Amino acid sequence: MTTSGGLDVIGDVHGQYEVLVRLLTRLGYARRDGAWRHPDRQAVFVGDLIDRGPEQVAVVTLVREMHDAGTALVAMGNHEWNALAWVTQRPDHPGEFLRDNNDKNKRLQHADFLAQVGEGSALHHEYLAWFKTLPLWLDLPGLRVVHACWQPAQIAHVAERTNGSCRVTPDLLERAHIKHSADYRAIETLLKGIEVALPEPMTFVDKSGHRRHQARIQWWRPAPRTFRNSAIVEGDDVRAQLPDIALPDAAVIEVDTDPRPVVFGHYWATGSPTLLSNKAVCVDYSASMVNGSLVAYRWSGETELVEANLVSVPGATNKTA
Ligand SMILES: [Mn+2]
Repeated sequence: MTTSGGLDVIGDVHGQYEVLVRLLTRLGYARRDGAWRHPDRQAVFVGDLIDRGPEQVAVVTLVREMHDAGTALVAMGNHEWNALAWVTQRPDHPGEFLRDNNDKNKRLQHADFLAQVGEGSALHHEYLAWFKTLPLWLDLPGLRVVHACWQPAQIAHVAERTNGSCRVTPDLLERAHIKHSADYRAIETLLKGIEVALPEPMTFVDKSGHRRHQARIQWWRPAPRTFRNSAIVEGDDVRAQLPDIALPDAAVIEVDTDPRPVVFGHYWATGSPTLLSNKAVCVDYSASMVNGSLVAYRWSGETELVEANLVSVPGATNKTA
């Protein structure tokens, strides 16, 4: 196959098989010879194939077929990472798991996956084995792809920790669950983004009414960054609660001098798909939420992103969030 036509970077699918098929069809892909493919383009998935949606097995099957046929690249999302941590016992507390198997984590995130795949089944183990092979980012000629956040120093750290494989190892999985370790910070950054604690005693109340002591940060936004101008929050009333003071030194975000654009998912964006800048775009538009959509950025080698290259199909509008 050839990929001379470019790459179609697809956002978080979260088990929405029908929505994914609609997007692939819209992009000109068709299933032939055992996998969805395009005559001269390749798909790239930003991760979070699983959790939440109704057809997670069908989604993983489709994406694995593309991966194995060479018609798609796949990066790891925090939900695939969490699926691995869910089944991995803590060395210091055998019988407990790296990701706490508590009711909240299960009910709110992972229960549907476990039910659909069959917890402990051969298929479950097969999926886990495949998730372990997914790169934690994609460093491509002309384009960068990561699930949540590209920070060169954190990427260099994980590259070194994995001997350049850029894939999870048992040691990295274990140590990334030791709070505030270097491995923890690196994996949190790449797969979940950057969160910064507000100076005490400041807090804010988010759109859902939860009082927050830390804010997620728009790492792609150029300096100067304050809590107010760079927090990822919904609604001007929420933003107004945040102090308009510079982020603390410890939270300084790396200056991005890489000329390549960066595409990522993870942030549950809503509304019409839009670029964040001419170098950054988030393609997660909440495919599993009412009024969400599944979005792709069609990249054909450009060094500056173009808004017209965003393609979207409606998400699961007839399903509950
Ligand atoms: Mn995510």
